[in-house]
Amino acid sequence: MSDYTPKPEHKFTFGLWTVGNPGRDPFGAPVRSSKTPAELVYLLGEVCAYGVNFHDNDLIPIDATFTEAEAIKKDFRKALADTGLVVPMATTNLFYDPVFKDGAFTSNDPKVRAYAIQKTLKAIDLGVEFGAKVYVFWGGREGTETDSSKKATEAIKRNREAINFFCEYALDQGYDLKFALEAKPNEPRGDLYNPTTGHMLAFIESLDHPEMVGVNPEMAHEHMVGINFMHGVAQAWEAGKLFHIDLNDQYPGRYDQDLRFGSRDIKAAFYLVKFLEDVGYEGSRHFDAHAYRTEDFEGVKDFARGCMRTYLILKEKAAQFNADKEIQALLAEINEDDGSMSQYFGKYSAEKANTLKAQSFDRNAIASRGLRYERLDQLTAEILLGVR
Ligand code: DIG
Ligand code: MN
Ligand code: MN
Repeated sequence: MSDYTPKPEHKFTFGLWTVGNPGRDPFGAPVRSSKTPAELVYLLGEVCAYGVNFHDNDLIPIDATFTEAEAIKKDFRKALADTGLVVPMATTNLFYDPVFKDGAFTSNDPKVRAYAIQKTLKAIDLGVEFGAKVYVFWGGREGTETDSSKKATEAIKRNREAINFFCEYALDQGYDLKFALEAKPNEPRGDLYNPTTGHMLAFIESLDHPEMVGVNPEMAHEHMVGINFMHGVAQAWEAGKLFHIDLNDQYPGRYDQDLRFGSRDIKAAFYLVKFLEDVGYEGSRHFDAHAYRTEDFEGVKDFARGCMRTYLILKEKAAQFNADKEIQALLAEINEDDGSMSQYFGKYSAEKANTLKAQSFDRNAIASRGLRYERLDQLTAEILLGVR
């Protein structure tokens, strides 16, 4: 049995809004009291987290006076110093206040759009003040219930103009900051723009400073629409755009449940952990999730410990998979290559095309080959079930 104690090098982080979630839902009042940002930092220190993230208003209430804000920041800073926790990521709450009821950057009201940019500029300053190096944008209200209300292309342009503005601001301020865009298909709006990580990757290429902008894929958000989360993460990684990641769990096709990591689809969680560890991802493992509404704060600590412990157990299972002789022999067999086709791959040439066109293939013989994936997947399952 290995040691599954979280350590700073694991880079496990939680948002103030995750362990501070009071358990309110659309059908029920809060079940847990609210804790101050400093109290939440001490809680995260107790469960051995590495870092804490925040929306501007998780830390400083939207109507706080300057004096109140300074007092909160002082207590928060002391808690960080006492626990050794860091702040790797910050973001803006552009979804809770009624002013954002029709979106922030994509709102039809220019006053709302201007206020959202102002709020974000100040929130970026706040995040940098506490050392954040990644700034996340989740467009929780950037969407519609009726598409009669705005042109989709206009919404895209407004989003682009806002992100371009923030990139220029960060450059102007000399901030060591990169931006990570977080997709979600719907909720709280009927439909959200840029609904998946794939949409975000395409959007990034249309920006003035695409090199400053990546993605923050969230497991629940991609599972809501029934797509393979690890594939989207792999596409982001391969494009050099995996700047951050939100880990949790989710029943497909349901509202955003933000469940404890690995609590619903352990196989998907395994492949995700295996991917991050195999490629050497060095960013935060951020758990954007919250405890069941049934829990008190002891249960919240169980939730946080469970997220991190499951990650570490699956990290060990991934190493076991990579060291398993039968699995590796199967993979070698599946991927065997006599080199006879190598002449046809890589960059195009007319000679390559002509030679390939003349190449004969015994299609039936090729098709008759069994690929042993059943055995491979059974071995994977047996590692996860702990019998190998
Ligand atoms: C929800 O999945 C969103 C917001 O909580 C926040 O803006 C972002 C940061 O991880 N995730
Ligand atoms: Mn979510
Ligand atoms: Mn998230």
